[in-house]
Amino acid sequence: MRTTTARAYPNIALVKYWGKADEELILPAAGSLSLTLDHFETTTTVVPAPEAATDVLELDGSLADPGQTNRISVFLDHVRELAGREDRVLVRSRNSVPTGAGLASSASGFAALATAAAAAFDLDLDARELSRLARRGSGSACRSIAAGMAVWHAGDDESSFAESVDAPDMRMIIVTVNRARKAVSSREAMRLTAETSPFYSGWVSSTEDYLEQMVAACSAEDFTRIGEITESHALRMHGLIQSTVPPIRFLNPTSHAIFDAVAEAREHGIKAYSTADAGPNVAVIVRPSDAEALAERLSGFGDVRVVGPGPGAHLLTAADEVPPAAGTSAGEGSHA
Ligand code: 2P0
Repeated sequence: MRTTTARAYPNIALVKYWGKADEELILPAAGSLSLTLDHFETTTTVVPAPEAATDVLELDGSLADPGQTNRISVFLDHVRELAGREDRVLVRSRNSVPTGAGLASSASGFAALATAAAAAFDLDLDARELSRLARRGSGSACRSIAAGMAVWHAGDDESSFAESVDAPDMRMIIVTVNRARKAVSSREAMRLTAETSPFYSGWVSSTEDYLEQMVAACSAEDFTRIGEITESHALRMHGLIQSTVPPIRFLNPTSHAIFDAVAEAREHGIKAYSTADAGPNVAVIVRPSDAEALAERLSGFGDVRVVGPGPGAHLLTAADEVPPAAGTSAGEGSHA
């Protein structure tokens, strides 16, 4: 075993993942497609700790809470099983935006952890196997293994992984409306949707149709069609989520106002389309040449960032190791 460091970026889905076919293997009920970003990265160092009784997680310079630590430990148990080893590890993870701010995601977190842990445990995984591994931590993480536009295939444990697909160049404007941690987690809300929404089966079957059309639009470099599918699929997901018992609403009046402002920009010749995940923040896809003008137009709604397609998860060198948290014995040493 060795100490390793990896970096991964979040992704924003244009065809959404919302519902599982298998909770333990994290197999999606339908395929999805997303853009891996070039901002908001997570960097994770995995340090072997063969003497330790439990895994330890340091997140953004502090010891993580037991719930977070348990989640990565369950994931690491799977890595240990693949490697045929029992060693515990120390995981140090740092987000470029604060955890819980709505952009530091489980996708970049588990993609970075899967990449670093696979190397730390000397697993020789190809990109497909690494994507399958990241999926076991968080479904959307399998897409952050791949660069740029990536499709995540539904299927069984073997066939459900993500890979990059050709797509036209585009920018995404992230409008951060609210930085608060969401009241209901995606995982919980997804489960509630599958259990209680009368529209769930229609959502699953229509998502497969959307995905097929989206992959065709990407390969044809048809930006308008990509945008229409993106906005329509996002609104459909939020409609579905609002149909749960009890209902869940992630969008707020500012989110809706941004969708309206983007529709109005289209009237003025700026081709742009909105999407939103399990929270009120809105991501807008736009052609590169229109990005700055539209970002300016949307700046009154919240913090606005223009981002582009980013790289897949990758290993870094020892020089990029995440330093120990202050207050840990190793951390005190390095801060002396
Ligand atoms: C997506 N989301 O496709 C959708 C759209 C949120 C809204 O994937 O339970 O954190 O770990 O597999 O990956 C968020 O779900 O859920 C998500 P788990 P995950 O990006």
